[in-house]
Amino acid sequence: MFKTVFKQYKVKSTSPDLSDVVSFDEIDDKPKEDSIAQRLSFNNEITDLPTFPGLKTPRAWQTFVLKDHPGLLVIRNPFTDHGQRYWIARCLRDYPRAPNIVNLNARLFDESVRSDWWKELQECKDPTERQRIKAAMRWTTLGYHHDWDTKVYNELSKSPFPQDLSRLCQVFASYLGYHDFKSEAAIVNYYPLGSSLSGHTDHSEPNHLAPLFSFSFGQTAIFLIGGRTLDEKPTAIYLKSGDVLVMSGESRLCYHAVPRIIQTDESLASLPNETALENSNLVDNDLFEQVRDSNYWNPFSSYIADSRININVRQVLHPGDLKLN
Ligand SMILES: O=C(O)CCC(=O)C(=O)O
Repeated sequence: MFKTVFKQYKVKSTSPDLSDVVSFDEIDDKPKEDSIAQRLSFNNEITDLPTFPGLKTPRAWQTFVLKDHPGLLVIRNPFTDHGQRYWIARCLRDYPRAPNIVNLNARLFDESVRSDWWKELQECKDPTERQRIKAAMRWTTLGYHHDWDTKVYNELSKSPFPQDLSRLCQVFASYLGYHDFKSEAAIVNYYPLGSSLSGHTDHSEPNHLAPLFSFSFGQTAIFLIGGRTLDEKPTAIYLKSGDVLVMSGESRLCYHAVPRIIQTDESLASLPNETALENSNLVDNDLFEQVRDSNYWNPFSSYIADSRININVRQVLHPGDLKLN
């Protein structure tokens, strides 16, 4: 069932039938008994959340759940446009740098590209080579490095987890009541238009009780969430730029996939007078300022004009454990 639905959206046609894809923008506040998706209402406790640069006030966040997929939540774009710019720049300029691991093959790319992909891409003058370098980047891993073959984490294969990303996840974890969540491993996925990610479960982490946080930036994804086996029919939802998907509880080990990326014409143009940072230690202050400048922002903007970026963050260890057993 899962594979059939995956193929239905992945089909090469430029106009697949998208009428069953759930759009959270079309769900109103009044819960209807039979609706597939519902908006959650949070009470006063969210006023205690710390503010974080580049996030809208939590009171303005809209959180949705799916009737048939308990534990799966989507917070519809809690980022300001400025905040989105910052995370996109981090994923392109910084996260693919050594010692983080990238997918780029040593037979096809020399060490300079593999250790600082974005810098080499910006410096490359040959359009064909530029396109080759740009399209080749598909993932980078942070913290405990995901092993794509064994699917087992290894204490000897890890790099420092970025503090800004860890602190961002803490905000969302606290919002949902997971006060002890620790960001220990992340995969940043880069999706050029036409790319996809087939159905899989994320079960490498010994800790399956901690939620998984997944951030979408750039072009829109069709995301499929299924059940514990491939026999169950998945639900298709749109994940748009800025959306935060949380897989917790029952949905944490469910099959999911990205069969298609859809091009939209949204841009992150509007930067209404967001207050300047006062030496926040939560983000890279220099980059946060730099991305305001349209000249600085331009190369990042042109990358996401035809690509999607996804960051998904997991806790690996059980609470109290300091390393893998
Ligand atoms: O791109 C996405 O939204 C999902 C990524 C994912 O499932 C993964 O990296 O395991």
